[in-house]
Amino acid sequence: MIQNDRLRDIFAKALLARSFEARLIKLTAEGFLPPLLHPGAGQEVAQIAALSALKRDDPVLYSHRGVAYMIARGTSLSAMIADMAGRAGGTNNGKGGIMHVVDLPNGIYGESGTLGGGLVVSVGMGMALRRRDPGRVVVHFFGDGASNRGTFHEALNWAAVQKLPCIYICENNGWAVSVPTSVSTAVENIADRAAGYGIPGVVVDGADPDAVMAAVANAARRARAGEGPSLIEIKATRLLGHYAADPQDYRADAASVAQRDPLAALRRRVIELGLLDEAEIEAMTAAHEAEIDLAVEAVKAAPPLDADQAFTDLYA
Ligand SMILES: Cc1ncc(C[n+]2csc(CCOP(=O)(O)OP(=O)(O)O)c2C)c(N)n1
Repeated sequence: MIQNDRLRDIFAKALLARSFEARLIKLTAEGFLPPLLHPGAGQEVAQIAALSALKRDDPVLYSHRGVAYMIARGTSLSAMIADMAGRAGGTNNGKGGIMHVVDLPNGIYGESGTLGGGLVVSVGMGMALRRRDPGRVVVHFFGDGASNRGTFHEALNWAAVQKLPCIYICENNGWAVSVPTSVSTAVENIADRAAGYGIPGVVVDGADPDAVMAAVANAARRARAGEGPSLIEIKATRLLGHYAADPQDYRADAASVAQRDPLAALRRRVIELGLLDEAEIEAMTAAHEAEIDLAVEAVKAAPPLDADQAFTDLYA
């Protein structure tokens, strides 16, 4: 069982991620931000619980879904908004939006715009860590859709052969845009594919932070001991659309899915355990909103990027 202070911390961060994302969606609707966010609502508890099982400087390659990876590591809210808004002060100088937040001091190494690209990048990082920094592990989050790309096979095979310190976390939310997993994928569990690489594969419930943390802690112990990679499949819930303005007209459960919200379940649990009461959660939410207000104000006051910066920091 997760200790109480850790559980409270996971809840607080997931609550902040939910509020922050809601504000990004509002700012998008108002036209201040471009419509580039893939909401992570429903997946935050698992994402934050997974990162709670690792060390702060273990590198993270994240999936495009949501902001909770960065919230878990303490990335500046205003920097993330500036990245989206194309204003000064962002982590990628407004050149990569929310999908390419890179916050190296907090171990955030970004995402590949090419779906599944991060899988092979993580193998290179695993090889580098093994040589230069033994004992550290790289974790890569990706979706069920990405697991059907060839890079998944290449990456897991080589990571397994080389016994690299990599943790592969598939957040299976049942959808790749509007395509249900059942239509694209023949196996029942993505984790079943681990057998094909001779590595452990486990399935965990994304609404169960204890199970997520335990699975990631076990994978990290193996990886740090030189025993190689693991594949963890989180059965996740995508509460919102593929992107912020997705009408979800393909989705029969769009109206009822909120009943399966892992954050609401964790809220009930922290109250039942006596870790927080309703008034404290309200106060926490108000403090988060005030923190977000400050970040938004700072970005609105920041200048747009200079046109002469458009071609700096680019490889080609
Ligand atoms: C090579 C490539 N093909 C298609 C896309 C467009 N695309 C972005 S996200 C996505 C769906 C991804 O589904 P999944 O991996 O299950 O992650 P989820 O969005 O459900 O979190 C697609 C098709 C892309 N970015 N790269």
